[in-house]
Amino acid sequence: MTQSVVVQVGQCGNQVGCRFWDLALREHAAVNQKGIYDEALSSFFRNVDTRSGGNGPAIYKGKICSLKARALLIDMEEGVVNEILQGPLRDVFDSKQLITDVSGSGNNWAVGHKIYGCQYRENIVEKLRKTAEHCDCLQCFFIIHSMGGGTGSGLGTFVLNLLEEEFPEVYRFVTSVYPSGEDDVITSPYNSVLAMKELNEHADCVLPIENESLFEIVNKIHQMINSGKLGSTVKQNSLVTSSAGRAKTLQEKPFDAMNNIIANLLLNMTSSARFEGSLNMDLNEISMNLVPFPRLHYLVSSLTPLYTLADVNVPSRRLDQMFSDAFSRDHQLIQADPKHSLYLACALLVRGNVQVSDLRRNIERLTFTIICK
Ligand SMILES: Nc1nc2c(ncn2[C@@H]2O[C@H](COP(=O)(O)OP(=O)(O)OP(=O)(O)O)[C@@H](O)[C@H]2O)c(=O)[nH]1
Ligand SMILES: [Mg+2]
Repeated sequence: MTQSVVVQVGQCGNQVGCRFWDLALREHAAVNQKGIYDEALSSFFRNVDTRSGGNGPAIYKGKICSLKARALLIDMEEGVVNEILQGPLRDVFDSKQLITDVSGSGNNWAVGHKIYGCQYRENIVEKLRKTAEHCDCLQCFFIIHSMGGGTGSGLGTFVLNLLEEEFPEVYRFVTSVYPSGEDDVITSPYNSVLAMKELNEHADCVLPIENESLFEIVNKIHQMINSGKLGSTVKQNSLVTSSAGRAKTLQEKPFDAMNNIIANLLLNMTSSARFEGSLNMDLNEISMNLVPFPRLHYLVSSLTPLYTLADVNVPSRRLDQMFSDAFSRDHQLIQADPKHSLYLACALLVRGNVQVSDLRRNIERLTFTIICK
């Protein structure tokens, strides 16, 4: 099995990344009941013997000792990373895999890209190499960042350039969070445009996610819950409403619910890289099929079931409805409307116990009713 490394940059990148690791750990814990470090776990985690003060060798087979995320955490402010290091996930991150500064990039792409980029170049390369050394077959780098913040957009795209220079053969998959129209960061449109140019040139595949879409989805979920329309109760540890995996705070942070949606998307997208399965296909193989021309590498993503992420007692969706939902705007994580335009290619990743005949029937149905319309 191959391995992937996650590079999370800036406040947004680290907050989203943290939720991803939390969900991935829970999913592996649910599947891996015996506590054995197996191939599936090795795709995103290392197993380390921490008895020698954290410097113990990696253990390749046998019992799980201490799992370390194959991740590099970068932020030019220390607040978010420090918070992660004080939270329940603190042991999952290797203290040698963090790069922080104090003052941040002041929402300025150029400060992140040009100033911190030059200043931290060697440090970043060294840590990337170290992470890569721990992999038998490194296949993919996942960058998570915001387009609006100085560090996320500027330093995030600087790291993307470095990855292309240092690891040209390793696939670069970028999850970029786009600012909403009412963003507090006044420079976010400029940062986004400057970062887009870098994404065009240096990423293999980009998953743009708009905060506006996430906001609408979360609002809709809260409306559903508050209206009691579903006659439902919300489970305490529901994925959208919980702060599980983070240090307990009195108040939920504003982005928590939104980040859970992104983390769920990443969790599902990486599932074929994290688990073996006869029908599984590598993520880079899937996205390669979706990219007809190297620069046309932006994907429109959608997620279903989405509203059940709140763990309300929504009647289980029929499979056919889920296939239709995947093409509805309510389930898209970006505000584009592809139905007014053209789908160049689509990929449907299905998880769970589904018959191949049902898949075939739905693909045929969608090809005629939705995609060709
Ligand atoms: N979805 C989501 N968006 C976020 C989060 N944090 C910040 N943002 C958005 O990201 C943009 C600001 O970027 P940040 O990631 O905070 O900035 P940064 O990368 O830390 O850069 P500097 O603070 O300038 O050094 C704004 O558009 C915010 O709305 C988050 O946790 N989730
Ligand atoms: Mg910041």
